[in-house]
Amino acid sequence: MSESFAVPGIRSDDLSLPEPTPEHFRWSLLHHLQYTVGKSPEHASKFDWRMALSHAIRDRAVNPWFASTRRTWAEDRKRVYYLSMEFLIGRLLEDLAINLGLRDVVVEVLDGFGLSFADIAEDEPDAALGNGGLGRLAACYLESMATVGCPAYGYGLRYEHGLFEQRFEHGRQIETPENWLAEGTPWDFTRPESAYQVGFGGEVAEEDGHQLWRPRSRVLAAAHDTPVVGYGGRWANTLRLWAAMPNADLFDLARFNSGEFAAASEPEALARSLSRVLYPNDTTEGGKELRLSQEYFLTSASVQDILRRYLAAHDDLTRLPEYVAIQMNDTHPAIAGPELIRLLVDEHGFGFDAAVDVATRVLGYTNHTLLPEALERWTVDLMRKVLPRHLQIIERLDTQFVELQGSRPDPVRLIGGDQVNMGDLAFATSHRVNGVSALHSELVRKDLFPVHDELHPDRIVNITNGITPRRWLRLANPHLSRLITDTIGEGWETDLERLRGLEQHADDPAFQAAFGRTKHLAKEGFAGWLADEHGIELPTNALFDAQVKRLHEYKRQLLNILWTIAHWQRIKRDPGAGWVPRVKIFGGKAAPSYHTAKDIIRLINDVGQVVNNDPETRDLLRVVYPPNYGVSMAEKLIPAADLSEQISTAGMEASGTGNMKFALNGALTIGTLDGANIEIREQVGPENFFLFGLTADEVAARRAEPDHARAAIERSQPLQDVLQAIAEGTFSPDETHRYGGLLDLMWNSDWFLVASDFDAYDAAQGEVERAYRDPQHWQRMAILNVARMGYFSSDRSIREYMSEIWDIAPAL
Ligand code: GL9
Repeated sequence: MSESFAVPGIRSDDLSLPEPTPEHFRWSLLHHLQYTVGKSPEHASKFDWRMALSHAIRDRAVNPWFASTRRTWAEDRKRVYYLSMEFLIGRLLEDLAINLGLRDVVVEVLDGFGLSFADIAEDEPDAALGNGGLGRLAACYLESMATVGCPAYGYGLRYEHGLFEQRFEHGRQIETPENWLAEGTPWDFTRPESAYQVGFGGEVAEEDGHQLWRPRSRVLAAAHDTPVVGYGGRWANTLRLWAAMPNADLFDLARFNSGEFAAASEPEALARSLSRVLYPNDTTEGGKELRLSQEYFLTSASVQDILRRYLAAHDDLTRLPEYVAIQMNDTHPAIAGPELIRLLVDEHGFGFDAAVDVATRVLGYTNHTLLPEALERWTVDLMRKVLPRHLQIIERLDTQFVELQGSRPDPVRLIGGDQVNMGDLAFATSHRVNGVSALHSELVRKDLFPVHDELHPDRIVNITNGITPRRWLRLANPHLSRLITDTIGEGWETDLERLRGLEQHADDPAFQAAFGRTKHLAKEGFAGWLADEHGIELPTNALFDAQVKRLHEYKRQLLNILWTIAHWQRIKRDPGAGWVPRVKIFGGKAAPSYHTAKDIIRLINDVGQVVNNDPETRDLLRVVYPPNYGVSMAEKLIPAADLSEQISTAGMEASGTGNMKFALNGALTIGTLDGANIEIREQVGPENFFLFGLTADEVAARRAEPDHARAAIERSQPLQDVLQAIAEGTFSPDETHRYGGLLDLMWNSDWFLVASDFDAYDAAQGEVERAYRDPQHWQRMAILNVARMGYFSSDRSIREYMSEIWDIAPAL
């Protein structure tokens, strides 16, 4: 902590900015252009204007931010700390402009200069500090916590390189590093005074009966704060991202001066690697030691910061749970339990059991997946090497946990064999464990943690995921937003259940037509972007059928593309049968080492090559796969979609959140009984949802049938024709056997039951065709989807976390 230079006489309230009138905002923008960016209006580039604009908007975030922070201190409120290795926030400029109520003023002022807000906003790189749903959920939750007035900090890592950029070369995915910080970011405030040492390795010594950890090395975690402003600007929280900084003594000046430049800098580079890159794997963890070190780096810096803040106002750490709730976003920060116990025991004189009691009452754990490869396990050897003191603590927790199970013959272990099970550890050190949809939470109870659940029957709760309607409706879909406001008035942005007011207009032909126009405008917007950005022209009268998400076998993009081939073959057999024109839109990245997923990407692109160039079918079927799907592409695409593909093998998608974004924007879902699809279908009504496929129980039974794949293929002539075409090289004429691997999977294993669900999917797609031919019927269903999606606001999810896990009352 640095020496205080506080000046008590001057109050920040006296420095408040004047009303954001166009005149003042114009002045502020030009002021920042000239004095912050250092450019004159005559010479400014788009980048310069974006920076100036961002600063002018950021200025307006500061007062609500200070006011919220001050109130939390003054009222000595409980705070939640959301620990996450991922925050997929995307762009912030328009988001802040909307939440601060500045968007209209900004547009007016820029118009006066002949500048387009949309153009400038497009210049901002996405902060892609996440892989997919888990990271985007964290971003939606931050925004909702600020909107509902939950005092909160998001804690994460300030990766220099976010999720890799994806290109296609001859249809194949190529990854290149992402560089969002290259031009600097206008959003964060650097806090060099909030820095913590994080230790690694070394050994544990015993001194007067106390364990003393002597780390081998230390890396400094430096805080960068971004204000997170809620809708209406009534509350603001902080996203605090840690950057790894080498300690000064790591730089060997003598060696450098003797000419060994690289060697002299190497220890520094190693330290910096802790916040260098986001791991691009959505489930399995790579580069074990670095990954574990990154997780500990985030966790330790955050827990130290949390205790420092608590101790600034309190002295009794036994009362920590009354003032602090720490939420672990998946197992990635699961070392938080042992870390908190370590600090309480080793540095604050707690007994072990008392420390465990406090830690457990503070911590909560959200599970986001049942996939075994995603449940983190670290070898005992690695743990001993990186975190020897934590290993001791985990061993003791393990012993206690085994004792708790009494005489159970085969007790569940936190350390099983030579591995530390982070899921079990997270469970054992949390007072609440939640799944992310009703089905998922049930499976967490039954399949993942049955023994824990028996020991602690109140611990597992469900909190179904949600999405922020500010970004995913108001910002992304201005045309539909305006129609909604014109129809039911304002207020739905923070009370999404009000969308129910649209139900009474679902049969009104005038409203249906207006609703249809908003969809058409969104389609033109997306098509225009696709043409400008990727030179691809789309027929906007076609049904836009979209599947965008990470590439994974369980998400079954393969089922989608196989059906697309079947559809193409059918059109070719009978071109005049009155087919509904369709555009099949794919988007998403594969983990760089996930070869099957990469084969599926290539197949989709190869099918696109053939289908899009077939003069017989061109007007009826297209396949497009714009590269580098991310938050900003989603904002353009989702409002334009008619059909949302949510077709995972039942029991495998924990929740899904894209499914919610599409339905909220009036796309109908074709989907399985999986994750939150089940609850979406319940809410919007089964008659407004295209359901197909095996249930989770049926999936388990089918998998047990020997040769189920072959049997299913043999039952389906359309599927046989599709597989035959692939095998003949129809889509890879220069390399007939390119898809031998995928075909082998289809015939001989098919763990994800693509073949078993193919005919049911085909039938559901037939229903989609029939429904789309009747525009009024379709429009009605789409309107009812929008009207009934209020439940899926992340404000609802956050309020449930506040009451069921965090025990925090809203400040608003
Ligand atoms: C995920 C689940 O797979 C999704 O179904 C769920 O909606 C989100 C948020 O709860 O969490 N779990 C997980 O590991 N990922 C998810 O998307 N993976 C990525 O974020 C890439």
